[in-house]
Amino acid sequence: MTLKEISKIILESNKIGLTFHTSPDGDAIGSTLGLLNGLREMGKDVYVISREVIEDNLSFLSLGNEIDGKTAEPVKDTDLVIVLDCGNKERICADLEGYEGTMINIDHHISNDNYGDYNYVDPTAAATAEIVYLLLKAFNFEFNCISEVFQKIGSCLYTSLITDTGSYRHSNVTKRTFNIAGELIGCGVKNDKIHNELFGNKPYNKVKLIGEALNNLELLVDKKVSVIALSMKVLESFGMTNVDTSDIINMVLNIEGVEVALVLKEAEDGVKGSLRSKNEIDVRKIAEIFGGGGHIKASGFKISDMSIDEAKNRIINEIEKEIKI
Ligand SMILES: [Mn+2]
Repeated sequence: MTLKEISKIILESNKIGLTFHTSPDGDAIGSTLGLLNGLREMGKDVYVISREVIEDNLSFLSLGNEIDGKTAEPVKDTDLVIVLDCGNKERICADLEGYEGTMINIDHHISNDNYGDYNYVDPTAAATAEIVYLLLKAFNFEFNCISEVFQKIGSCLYTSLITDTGSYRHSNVTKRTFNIAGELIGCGVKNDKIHNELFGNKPYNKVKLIGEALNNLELLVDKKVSVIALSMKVLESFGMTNVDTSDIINMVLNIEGVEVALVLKEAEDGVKGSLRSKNEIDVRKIAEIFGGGGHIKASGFKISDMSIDEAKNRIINEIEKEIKI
């Protein structure tokens, strides 16, 4: 499947729903909103399907207000659903059981199941937004001058690049990543403003919660694994039951000698986990054991019907096996 062929299917569709993976991160949201803004500009009837609400630090993006958690399934007459940044069907943040129309899967996870009727999976893309950028180029968005539309779309795509590469620090960054970033800057995208929106707007309670989390930090498996478990009680006491912990996990991955970082959050319906790896250890494999997915160096999962302590023990067990191989 080429992007030209995908662009043709999009053009021929009348009502298009866009969706992404559960617990949508900067790339899921950025690539989706980039495409939403682009297709809207072209006059297409397009909307977002998501059972979850956009995170506060991403809500500055154009049309971010439309990710309000109120449209969990395709609306009537939808003839195309495009799933972005999601490796498998089970992780889609939408209820698609009753949906019978066409599905396109656009992603960069190496483990992608090719669950769509049409699939475009490019594991060399640092972020799904790189693919969306190329797709928009196929629709003749040139990104060659300063314009309001390019700035809107560009800010979404730039946000994806920043969040999926750890601000261009991870090994997934390629020449293409920087070329795209360069073009977007050339269109008037303000990298400093985006950086501040993403990382410089922490609520006071969030910083206090980081203090609490660091207080409870443990080093396990010969001090190679850093672990933080946040109970619902603690999260509630800071008013942060839906907190994004990507900054916390990166902080504790940076400890000398640590190879893997694990953050667990207790929620109403189970335990949410995030994993990060500094070097060789494949944390996607570990997440997959618990029904999750992601990348070699960053993955996530959700376990239901298990206490946070039991979840912690089981996951540590699996990490230990992986480290000892
Ligand atoms: Mn991604």
